[in-house]
Amino acid sequence: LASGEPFVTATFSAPTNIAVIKYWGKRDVKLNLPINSSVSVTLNQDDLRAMTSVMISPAFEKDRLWLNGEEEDVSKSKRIQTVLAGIRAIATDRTLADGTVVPAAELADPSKWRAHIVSANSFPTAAGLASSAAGYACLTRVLAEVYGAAEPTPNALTAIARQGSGSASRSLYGGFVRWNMGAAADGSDSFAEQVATADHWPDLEVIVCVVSADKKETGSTAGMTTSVETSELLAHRAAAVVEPRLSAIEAAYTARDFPTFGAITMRDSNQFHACCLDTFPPIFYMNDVSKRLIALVHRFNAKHGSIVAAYTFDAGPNAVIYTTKAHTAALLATVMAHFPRPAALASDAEYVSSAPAL
Ligand code: 2P0
Repeated sequence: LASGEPFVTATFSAPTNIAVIKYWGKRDVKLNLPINSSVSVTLNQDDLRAMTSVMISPAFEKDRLWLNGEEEDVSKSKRIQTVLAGIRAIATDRTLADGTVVPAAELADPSKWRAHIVSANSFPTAAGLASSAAGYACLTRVLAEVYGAAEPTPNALTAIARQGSGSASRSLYGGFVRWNMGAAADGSDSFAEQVATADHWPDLEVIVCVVSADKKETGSTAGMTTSVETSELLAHRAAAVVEPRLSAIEAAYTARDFPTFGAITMRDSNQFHACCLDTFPPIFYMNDVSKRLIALVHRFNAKHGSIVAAYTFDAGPNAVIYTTKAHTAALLATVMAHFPRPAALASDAEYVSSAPAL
């Protein structure tokens, strides 16, 4: 940008979230409207996050995006365009550093002010660690900042993030978050809201086991489409299983009742993967290491005589294990005893924090 050109800039980071009642299946692919509500725990920002900087200026020729250092073609990404359009629609007047006021209508006109977006993840992209959740939540948040976006209704930003990626709607808040499926055809009531803040249950811990950092074979959107078309189990899940589970797990989180929280979490992960197997042709996200981690957690719980650890797997082989502070060290030691450190990693400390860094 040449000196003296007007601009507005901002940088934010956003955490990822891991669903304990899974979102799987869309009733409207274009608007990202789900067939069931879902709930998730937002992870700690320090660990798994997306970081995004945006600069908007009338001096830029077009909207541009760099993701993890590589430029992506914004004109080919409907999702990015939808989020940009959603935020531009709620822009407000901006006062620049030199005191000039840019009216909202001018700021929001894509033929006048354009955005340059730079984003990076602190963890493997598209490996089933909800990278799109953090990415689109972060994009929504940072665009809202530069455009001075004013939410017309509470949680409206989550509905914009949802159109980028469904799970992103849940990453705009910390703690325990529910994404309501909604009923409206236009998606206006399909937004996320916070059920409980992170400090409601500070004793809750999360261990992320990176089984593979490879890109997944079946993307979530394509997988969901095939599942909705072919899985009878998925239809049953959405009609009869999810709602009672949502009430029960929200009550368990509120009461800090780990055994109930953990049991529902594991059952819901298993049912999601059962739906993937019931999809035709079937989808396999977990691998043999994932299955050995499941067995390990059940053995760990059996040894303790109650549920003190709970696994969950998204659209990939990586395990996320919830536990409480009293059991974290023993659980980590058990995992490391059964899955020894690869020779390429110099120390146990490096192994424990071996997720690729920014
Ligand atoms: C979830 N997953 O609730 C579930 C559990 C994967 C398994 O949300 O097409 O990347 O962008 O709306 O949000 C992954 O799906 O899909 C996902 P899109 P998204 O976290």
